[in-house]
Amino acid sequence: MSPSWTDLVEEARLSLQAIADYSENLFNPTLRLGVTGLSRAGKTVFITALIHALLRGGRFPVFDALATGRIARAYLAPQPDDAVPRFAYEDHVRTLAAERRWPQSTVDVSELRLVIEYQRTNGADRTLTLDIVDYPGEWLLDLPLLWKSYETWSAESLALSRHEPRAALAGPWHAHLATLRPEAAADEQATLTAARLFTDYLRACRDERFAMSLLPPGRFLMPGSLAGSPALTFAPLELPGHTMAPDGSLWAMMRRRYEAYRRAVVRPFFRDHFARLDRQIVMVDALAAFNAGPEALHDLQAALTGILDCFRTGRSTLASALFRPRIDKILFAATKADHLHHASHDRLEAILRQMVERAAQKAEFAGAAIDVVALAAIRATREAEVQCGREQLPSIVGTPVAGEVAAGERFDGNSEVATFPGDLPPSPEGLFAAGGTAARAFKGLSHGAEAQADYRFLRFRPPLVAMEGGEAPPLPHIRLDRALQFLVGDRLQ
Ligand SMILES: Nc1nc2c(ncn2[C@@H]2O[C@H](COP(=O)(O)OP(=O)(O)OP(=O)(O)O)[C@@H](O)[C@H]2O)c(=O)[nH]1
Ligand SMILES: [Mg+2]
Repeated sequence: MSPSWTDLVEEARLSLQAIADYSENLFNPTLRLGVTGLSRAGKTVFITALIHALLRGGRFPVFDALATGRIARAYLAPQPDDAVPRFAYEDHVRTLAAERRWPQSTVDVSELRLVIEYQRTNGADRTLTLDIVDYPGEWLLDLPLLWKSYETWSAESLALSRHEPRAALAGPWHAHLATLRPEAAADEQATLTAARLFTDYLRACRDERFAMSLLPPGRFLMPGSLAGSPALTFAPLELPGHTMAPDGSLWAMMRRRYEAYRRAVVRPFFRDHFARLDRQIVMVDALAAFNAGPEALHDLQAALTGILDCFRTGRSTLASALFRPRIDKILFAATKADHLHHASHDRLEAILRQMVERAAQKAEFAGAAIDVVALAAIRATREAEVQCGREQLPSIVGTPVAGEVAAGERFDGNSEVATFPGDLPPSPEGLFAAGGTAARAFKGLSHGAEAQADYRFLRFRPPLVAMEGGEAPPLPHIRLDRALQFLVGDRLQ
């Protein structure tokens, strides 16, 4: 699309913001850490664990500043943006450590500022301010819409919905779509029904059995304060090519609302949070996709590629480039590695590396330092070898969340079990080749009965820890220290 007046105003805003951030950074070294990830990827847990590590310490041998005792003090400070709610760190830690429950899915954006007083390796005392934003993962799906017309989005959404496993879930919406004529007069009731059926379809795709990732617009799934507003009442249409939307038509109305959504929802979200990042951790839950099947894995890859592309396109003005140099480090993290025996961690990393390869190459991250890590921000399991016939299976032991089911057994949330979730493929090639044969070779929940699925990664309760005078003790993790060293280690030297 050619730049519109709104695009130009937006670019001017981004530039002004970059200059303001630049001057603040001169006096008060600040790092805006982007925690990027689709819904349920593990963002809220990671942010909580990161803050807890800095406030409370623990075993972090690879995180140099903490391991060598150079962090004198870390404390939470008033956040910079008055209009954004504070990240509920204390609540999340209590829920995790005292109640052994994971935090609820995030429904709105929140922010936290952490000030770290540390000693440089040369002995000088310094301060680093870390700003972190948490938001519902669904909203991330909107970023690619920034540069997409209604017509393109409509065509892409329809094309996707015609492939399995989506096609089977799109029946009611497709049936209604067939009754709509884009050039007919705008009809509010028909639009409401289309938006409702389309949203039902997106929700069904997200179900853990299918675990589809590419489901824009994100606010249809997580509307926040916008539920029921016209900006959320539109849906794709089967459009004729090459013609314009007639005035007063259904098509024109849908397009107007889509534009309102981009203007009122997507642009501010991008401008306020993503255009300002210095560094990023991109969190990916590949195991949920393995549970669901090869289609989910491909869908996840496509969603990540679309999102990561936005970070390249989003920093185009001279001022924003001068005053806020591009993201200089990006860490791709395969989360929930505690669901696998450590013998499989290398495989998980290799799969993630392959999954984001294209995205990372295409994006401006070419100039940035990139790393890939399999981590568990909070480790909920331990390892054991379990005798199975003549074989010793590398297993993991944990307490499955109440209601989880495996091999026909439903867990009560109290008893510990040892499970063998399945070996990840030794080589990730083929998994991601178009129509890759290896991809076809594994079966997930989307293919049928749970017993036939090749992988079964259960959700475990957070670990049992002994509270210390009402305070949460240091929490177990896997490679959180490596992630912290990569993301902030050099700024604490
Ligand atoms: N075992 C284990 N499970 C984790 C870990 N991190 C996240 N989880 C699981 O993943 C779920 C989602 O984690 P969240 O941190 O809430 O994910 P999110 O990215 O904030 O998700 P949204 O808020 O929906 O965008 C949790 O409820 C846990 O079940 C981890 O380190 N280990
Ligand atoms: Mg969250």
